Amino acid sequence: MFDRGAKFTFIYEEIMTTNVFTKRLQQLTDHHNRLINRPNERLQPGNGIFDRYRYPILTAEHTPLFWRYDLNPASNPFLMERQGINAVFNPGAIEFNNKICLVTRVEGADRKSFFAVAQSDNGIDNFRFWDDPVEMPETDDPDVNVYDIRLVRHEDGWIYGVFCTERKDPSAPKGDTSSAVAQAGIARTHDLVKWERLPDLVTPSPQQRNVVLHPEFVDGKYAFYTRPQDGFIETGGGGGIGWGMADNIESAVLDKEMIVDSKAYHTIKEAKNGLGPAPIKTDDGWLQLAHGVRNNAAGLRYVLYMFMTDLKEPWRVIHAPAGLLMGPQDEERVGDVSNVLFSNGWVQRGNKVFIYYASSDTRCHVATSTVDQLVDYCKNTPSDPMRSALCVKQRRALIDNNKPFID
Ligand code: M1P
Repeated sequence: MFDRGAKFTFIYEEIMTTNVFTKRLQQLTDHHNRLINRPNERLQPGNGIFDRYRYPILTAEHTPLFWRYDLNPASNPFLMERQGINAVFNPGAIEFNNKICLVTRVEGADRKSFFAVAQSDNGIDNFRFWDDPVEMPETDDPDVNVYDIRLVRHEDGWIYGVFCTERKDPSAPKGDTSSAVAQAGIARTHDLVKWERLPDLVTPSPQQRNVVLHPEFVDGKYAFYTRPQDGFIETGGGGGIGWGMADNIESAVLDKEMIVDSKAYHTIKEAKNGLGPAPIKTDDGWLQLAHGVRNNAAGLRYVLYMFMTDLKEPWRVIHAPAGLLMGPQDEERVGDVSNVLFSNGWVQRGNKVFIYYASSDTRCHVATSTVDQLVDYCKNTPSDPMRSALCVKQRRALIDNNKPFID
């Protein structure tokens, strides 16, 4: 027998569900549009070295709704976020077709990262993701996770992306579901869309992360900044930012690695360090941005620091200002991996420098400076005297020199 009540309930539920879907879609769209159109604000007065900005430039919420939601009301009547995004961080950066393009590390709810391009005209706000994420080709040994790409426009004419490829450690004992091997993946492109994957970099070290291709040939060879480590997290013996050269890029092998900038006791790089983006060339040398890590009761703390290397011998440090350039502040301190600032991208536009950094493995930010300011900072900031007594003498000298100006 026909049940009028059941039919009514069915129709009523269908209308309500359609309403839920339509209403939620409107709310989500409005919220997303407000977020991606929000102007950023430079924070004043800054420290004279760089300026920070009020808002993160990219977060998980900036990713397009159609990457996360099934937008078909028939298959997703509650408009659920079926494939969530957990974080957008550690972007590589490049100027491309007059836009600033960030190749971001997008981490899904499943913890796997992939690369996706977001672009902006001015480099400080209105970043928009391109419709499709990057489909990075694999080698014969599939990557489990890829992240932290460094982009470099090399003088050979290609744009290279050097990134970390992580795989489970094949020698891990049974039951060890954490041990991993990190190596440097290499890919190249002309348009940031179609990538040619090359064999992974071969080095003497069992683990590599934070590998960066130098933009110029050195003695006719491809030159790499590396970060040799014995373990996935622990540096083991030695440690620091390394340097090695390869005869070719199609099967790049570094026979030797030497340490350019070592980790050091009681500094911001006591536990480890790693290079950030490819260096910026200036008349006074190569500007280098890196991260330093130290351990403490709250866990690892990652900060950014700078140094300069010689123009002709990019492996030779010529200026090393003491301590950190930038550490986590306010909201930046908290996230999936708290107390972390990490940078693997910056862009030079004339004299202006856009420093892209991520906080606490969660979101992306920008800071702006100029080549002149960063060179001045590197050349004229005193280096670390390495002992309290000498540090106080260094500060006394500043205070004494300031006396004529303070009365
Ligand atoms: O979690 C902080 C960072 O840890 C690693 O950096 P490093 O190789 O120097 O230890 C990377 O996984 C990086 O992505 C992450 O931001």
